[in-house]
Amino acid sequence: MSKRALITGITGQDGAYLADLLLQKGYEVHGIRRRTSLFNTARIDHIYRDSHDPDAKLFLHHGDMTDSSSLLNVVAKVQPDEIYNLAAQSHVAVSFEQPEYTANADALGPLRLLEAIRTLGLVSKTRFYQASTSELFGKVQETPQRETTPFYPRSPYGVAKLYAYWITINYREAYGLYACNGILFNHESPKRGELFVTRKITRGLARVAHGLENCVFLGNLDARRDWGDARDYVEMQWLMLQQEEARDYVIATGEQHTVREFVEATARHMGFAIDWYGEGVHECGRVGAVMRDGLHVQAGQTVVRIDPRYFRPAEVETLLGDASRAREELGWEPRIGFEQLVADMANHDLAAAALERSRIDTTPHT
Ligand code: NDP
Ligand code: GDR
Repeated sequence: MSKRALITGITGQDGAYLADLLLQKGYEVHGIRRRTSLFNTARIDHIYRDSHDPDAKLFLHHGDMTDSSSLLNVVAKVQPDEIYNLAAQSHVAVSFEQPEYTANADALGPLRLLEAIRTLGLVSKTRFYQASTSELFGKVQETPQRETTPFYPRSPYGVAKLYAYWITINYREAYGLYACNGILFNHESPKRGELFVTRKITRGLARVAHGLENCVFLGNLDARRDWGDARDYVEMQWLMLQQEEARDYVIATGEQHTVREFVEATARHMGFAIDWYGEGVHECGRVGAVMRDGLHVQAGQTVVRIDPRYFRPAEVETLLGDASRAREELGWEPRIGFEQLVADMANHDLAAAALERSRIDTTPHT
């Protein structure tokens, strides 16, 4: 009998990669998706088969983290061996605009799932993974951050995730549930949401390079992050549920870059260099040298500007993780480095922009 996994947030970046991984491992995979007016399954369409297909191994159920009854019903129906709770309002800046909803989905959502496991009598069957975050460290109290570093969240998102972190540990200690937190630092990929800074940069500069847009508007260029690759990190999520005992782990690369460096690396991979000029909110990035033919950019063209709208009411300036525990106890090493990650994202977005450009160029003008 194959193992059965339930993934909340299966339509998101991590959910899609994790579903892929679990299917490869022979799992029957169930996912919770929200009802939306347009399809929201683009990231998993390549692995989805109609449920009437006798070989189907991936099944989707409607539900919402803010709706206990839907979660209870799905857990009761699926009787999962493993639950990966990846669903969340995951955008830090948006959490300042929607703090109450963020708390409902990101803090109470995990509680609803844990209660479903408990009340359905699944405590000794179902293992639970909670998508915890480096945002718990917020205003950092120690560098690098490890499992023992004190938390100091800096956003409604971080505070909601703090509740989720502790309620997961509480159900482990109170009821003996196999439940653990992966404290994951930022991880990116070509499937990353378009409003997170890395994807905004790769997509934006790709569109600039193909003449579809003039400029990318960003916020704090000095923020430092420990960026890893989502494909490496979902493997860790699975590994954490395969141990003898549940434990919480930091997952990070141990390497840090600024947003500004991410811009420079992206431009380099696309075939041009960035020079910075101006100061503070007037700082801009312009094209220095152009090293590749066929790009719609010229030396001197300003392609990055600051828009203070993207500054946050309280910022997390710097994050750098120490994943020694995961390395030593789980034998985990990230395989994809910073340059490779940037190259993959840049190539993916360049190809999409080139396609859009060719459609414009071949559309007859009337
Ligand atoms: P995404 O934003 O790409 O995906 C979030 C998923 O949650 C989507 O499937 C989304 O559905 C779903 N979702 C959002 N709100 C609800 C709701 N109320 N009910 C049901 N589903 C909902 O996030 P990632 O894949 O990047 O991250 C996965 C998890 O890991 C999140 O919990 C995030 O907070 C956490 N995390 C992420 C890190 C990262 O760097 N990526 C680092 C540390 C933690 P829809 O597609 O309909 O929007
Ligand atoms: P983060 O990721 O807040 O770390 O949360 P994001 O990519 O949104 O921001 C990283 C840093 O870049 C700065 N920044 C900008 N950010 C965005 N989104 N847009 C901009 O234009 C911009 N300009 C500069 C931000 O201020 C910030 O300092 C992500 C999410 O995936 C969370 O769900 C997850 O928990 C954490 O990573 C770890």
